[in-house]
Amino acid sequence: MRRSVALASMASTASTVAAALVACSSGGGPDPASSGEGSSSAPAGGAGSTVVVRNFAFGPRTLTVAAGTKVTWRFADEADHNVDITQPKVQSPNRHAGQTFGYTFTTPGTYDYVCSIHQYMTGRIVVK
Ligand SMILES: [Cu+2]
Repeated sequence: MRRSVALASMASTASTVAAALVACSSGGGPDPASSGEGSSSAPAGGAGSTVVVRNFAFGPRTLTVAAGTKVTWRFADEADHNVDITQPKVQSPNRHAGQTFGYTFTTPGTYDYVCSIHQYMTGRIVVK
């Protein structure tokens, strides 16, 4: 009796560890050398100019950048998504995992956008 309980708890611990490892390795993933698109010389703003599209959400939901920054959306979901900016009207093609879309914001303001396929996916770019 006792022994089987111990075995069961060991087994569940092992599977928890395995699940954690899987979750971890599917998380980041190596950057595919950014395929020469943009990111050549990152001016002011630099690091924080990427929005990751994953699990039917934009992250970060609100991104603040300096005027003139190219924002890159990096698609990392199994489903296709896009970026549909309300004003000015800018819509990316539908993108799937591994693809990106870039747009340079030159004028300060607040830019709301959605994924037009899943309109509950909302995001905002604040340009200073
Ligand atoms: Cu979507």
